Amino acid sequence: MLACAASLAGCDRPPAARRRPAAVVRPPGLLVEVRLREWGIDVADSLPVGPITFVVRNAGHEDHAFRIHDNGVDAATGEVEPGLAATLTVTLTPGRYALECPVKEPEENEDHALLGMRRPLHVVPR
Ligand SMILES: [Cu+2]
Repeated sequence: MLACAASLAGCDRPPAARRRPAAVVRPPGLLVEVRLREWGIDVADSLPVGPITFVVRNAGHEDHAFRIHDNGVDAATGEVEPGLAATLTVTLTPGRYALECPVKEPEENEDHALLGMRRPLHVVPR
């Protein structure tokens, strides 16, 4: 009887009617901030296994991108303009990955990874 009284407000409507459509779809998994700049990638050195959504912000003055590869994964964002952000969702298993900016500008003799935009990432069991 007490349980019925406590939920009276919702009792007259079917469960589906109580659900509201989500205004924003939250990306799956852990959200991890990544900051791209000249010339580096700022991100955690190690992360737990599972689905991870990298929120990649370009804090630099040139276009950059974010790629994660090795250990059976190869995924990347498109180029991100300065001041903008992109997301990249991957599912990671334990191991060592390489993070880099894949942007190359041969006409300016610039390879962003070689300029410093690369670093390892260790993914560890929870
Ligand atoms: Cu870059």
